[in-house]
Amino acid sequence: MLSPRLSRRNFLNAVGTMAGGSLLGQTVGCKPPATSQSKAATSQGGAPPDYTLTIAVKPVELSPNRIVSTTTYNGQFPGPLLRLKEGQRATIDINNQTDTPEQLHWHGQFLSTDVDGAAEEGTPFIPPHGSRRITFVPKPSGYRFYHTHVRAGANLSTGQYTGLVGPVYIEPKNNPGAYDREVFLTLKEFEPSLSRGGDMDMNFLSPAATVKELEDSGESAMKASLAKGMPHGFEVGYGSFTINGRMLGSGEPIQVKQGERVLFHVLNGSATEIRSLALPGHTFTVVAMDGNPIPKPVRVPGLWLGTAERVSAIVEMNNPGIWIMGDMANDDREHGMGTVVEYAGQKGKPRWIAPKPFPWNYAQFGNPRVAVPAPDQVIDMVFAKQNAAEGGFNRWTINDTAFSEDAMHPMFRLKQGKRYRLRMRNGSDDIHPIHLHRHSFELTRVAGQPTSGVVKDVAMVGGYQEMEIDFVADNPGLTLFHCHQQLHMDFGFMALFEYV
Ligand SMILES: [Cu+2]
Repeated sequence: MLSPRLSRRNFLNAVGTMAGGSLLGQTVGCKPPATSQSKAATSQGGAPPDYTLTIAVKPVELSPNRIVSTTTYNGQFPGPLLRLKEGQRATIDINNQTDTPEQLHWHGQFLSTDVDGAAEEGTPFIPPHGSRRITFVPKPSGYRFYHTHVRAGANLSTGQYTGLVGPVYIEPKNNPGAYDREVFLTLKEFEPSLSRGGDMDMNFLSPAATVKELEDSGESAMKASLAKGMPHGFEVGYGSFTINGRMLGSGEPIQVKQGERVLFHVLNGSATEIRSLALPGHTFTVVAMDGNPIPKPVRVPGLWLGTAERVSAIVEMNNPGIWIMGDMANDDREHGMGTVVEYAGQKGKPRWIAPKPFPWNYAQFGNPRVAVPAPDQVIDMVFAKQNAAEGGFNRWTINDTAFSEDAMHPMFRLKQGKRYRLRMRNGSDDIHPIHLHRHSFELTRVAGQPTSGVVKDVAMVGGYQEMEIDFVADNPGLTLFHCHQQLHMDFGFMALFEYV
């Protein structure tokens, strides 16, 4: 049941891999100090920045005999953890040492279009071999992240296929604090390669209810395409899998003591994949999703995260041993997607025990009975796939329109202060982690099940399923909506909202 083809690795892919010794030692969840680069500050004529991020191609040591060359922030993966304070202006210098223009997107924050980091909204590019200083007032508080926001298309050496991902934590004015310590985990694959994918069979989402009408149209479009002799559209697979840039067995273990309560901040930094995470013999008490506290903590056997989703969950360390905390997909975990949790005083080989399959229902984190205010307007969206329609890649449409970088016409109009409901209907069998820039939204209906109180900036819409999300138009300016799966957003799955 839980044997989805989570990823299609290419065993032959050794591009970018070379043998070598130890290069980089990364500490899990370390708290890097603000990088002070007086030179950069002087050249830009101001006070030193709170942080400097330098984009450059560097070697990253995934394991002692596996070093890849990829684009990074500050020569490390993940990029440095940026700790910002809610409401306190931050200054960031971004240097681009590559030959191509870059965008740095502040995922999950409510910023202006000038700094949000999306060319489609009008953010200026960070020019090749150039730099840009930006300032903004961080908000909202909680677990956010930053990542590149450029189109990759068929070029798997750019966009989110690279190492351009890093965590952000915006300190709230009041810290809840019922935990002993925090550990940040970024899940990320490397060595991408193209493959001819089939249907991704992933059935962990609950409720499982699909919409027959969507299924009929999606399946018949696919059949018609294959009948014409079209192959399946390209998918992307990976050669190596990491947590915090280290393959299972290569990183420093997470050392814990019995009775400790560890708050894990987990980010799916993948360009294209949905990830799961379990720790045998332990449960996760979810306290926040996408950095936003949920109405009450909810205990689950494991986690599922679409691309760019975050989960903050407390694990009470009450089962001494040496454990593998890893992806439930055996193939991916065995190729690196895991880390070791080691209790003080315990010895032996790290153990993995697969948890029983469990459903992942966003509504379980919400309030079932609290009514949500009626929206001022409902905006309908239908997602569809045109198999292999664009140079062998699937083309994606929202309401029959594939986003065009040439035209960039806003598709939807908003009035400031109004509450909107997006009624999303997925006419494809893929799961889409949809993302709204510069705003967060509340889940109000998940595959037919009403809910409230779960506030997110990414949510997975299941194959042939429906989802409704509400948001208030409270941050004027062009606002990008897209699927966070890089292959989908690059081939049409984007739309712009404009304020009128
Ligand atoms: Cu998608």
